[in-house]
Amino acid sequence: MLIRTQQDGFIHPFSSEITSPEVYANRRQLLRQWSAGAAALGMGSWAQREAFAQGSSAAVKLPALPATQSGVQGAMTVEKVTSYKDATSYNNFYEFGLDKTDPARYAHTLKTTPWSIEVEGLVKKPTRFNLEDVMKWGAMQERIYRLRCVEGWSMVIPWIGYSLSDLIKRVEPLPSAKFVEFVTQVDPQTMPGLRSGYIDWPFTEGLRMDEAMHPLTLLSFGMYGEVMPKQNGAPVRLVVPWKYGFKSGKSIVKIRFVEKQPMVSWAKAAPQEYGFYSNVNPLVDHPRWSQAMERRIGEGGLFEKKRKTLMFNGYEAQVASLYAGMDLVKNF
Ligand SMILES: Nc1nc2c(c(=O)[nH]1)N[C@H]1C(S)=C(S)[C@@H](COP(=O)(O)O)O[C@H]1N2
Ligand SMILES: [Mo]
Repeated sequence: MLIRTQQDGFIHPFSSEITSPEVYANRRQLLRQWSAGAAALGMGSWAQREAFAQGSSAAVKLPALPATQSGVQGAMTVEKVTSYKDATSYNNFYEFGLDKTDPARYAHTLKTTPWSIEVEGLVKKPTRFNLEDVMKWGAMQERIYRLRCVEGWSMVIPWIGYSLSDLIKRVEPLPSAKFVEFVTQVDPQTMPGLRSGYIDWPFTEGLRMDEAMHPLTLLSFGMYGEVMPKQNGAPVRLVVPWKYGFKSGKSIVKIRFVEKQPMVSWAKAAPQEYGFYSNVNPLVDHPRWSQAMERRIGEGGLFEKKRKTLMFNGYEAQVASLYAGMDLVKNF
């Protein structure tokens, strides 16, 4: 169950902010109890969503997406979860416009059925799959990740998804595959933002193979117990929690295994401002602003306080070894 706070929300009872140090030390046990408790109560997705939604009535009911709590290290932050309402009304999805409110307003036109993701390039077993296939492969996992936008705001979202590394193992990359490129949907019929010239559409992103294989990298099909809302990248998007938000491409149609570092949309659009890696790094300023602090969405108004941005968005213990020996100022 969730606990209501005075100000504006619900927090998980295992949050470090409300539990005593002894209980905090037993967080793992508490976590298990919590998930068992939620199951025992038969908490349906609607009840769960309502709790997260904090009374957002305008929201459309989406199908539930069952998931088990992830055991991956670092996958369950204990920070307060952003409200469903904030997470679905303050978005970046330039295909639907440049305003934060545009995706919630216009993405309902996105056609997500039928949808399949093509896996191609340097793999032994090229394939095409959809959500139903993934559900046959194994249980979806819930993971509570921070996501920080390069613009200086962040959220904490309970994502549901499948480990990208598990998909990669299924398709058996060739030794020559060194990078993975993600290509997202382009549909001029439904995406009014395509008319803007900032991006050379489709929006593409990329990861080095070891980044793509990292256990934290999530191919995400849902959030808050349900399938992905369109404004958040339905039906499938990436979530790479230690990188700036734009690396987490929405509405993916192609996953391509390649030998050379692929061009990625933002580095192509503004090479002096965005690089291939785009790891969250408070020590490397954006040429036009500092990256030292961030604003947590939902903590606005009177109580607004900025937080210090953490190295690798707080996932340093899990991912720093991927970049050992690399100059992170040069490789930004
Ligand atoms: N296809 C596509 N994916 C995208 C974007 C986009 O404009 N188009 N914006 C990115 C940016 S800048 C961020 S911060 C995150 C935002 O995800 P959210 O709206 O679910 O919080 O999505 C990323 N994925
Ligand atoms: Mo972003």
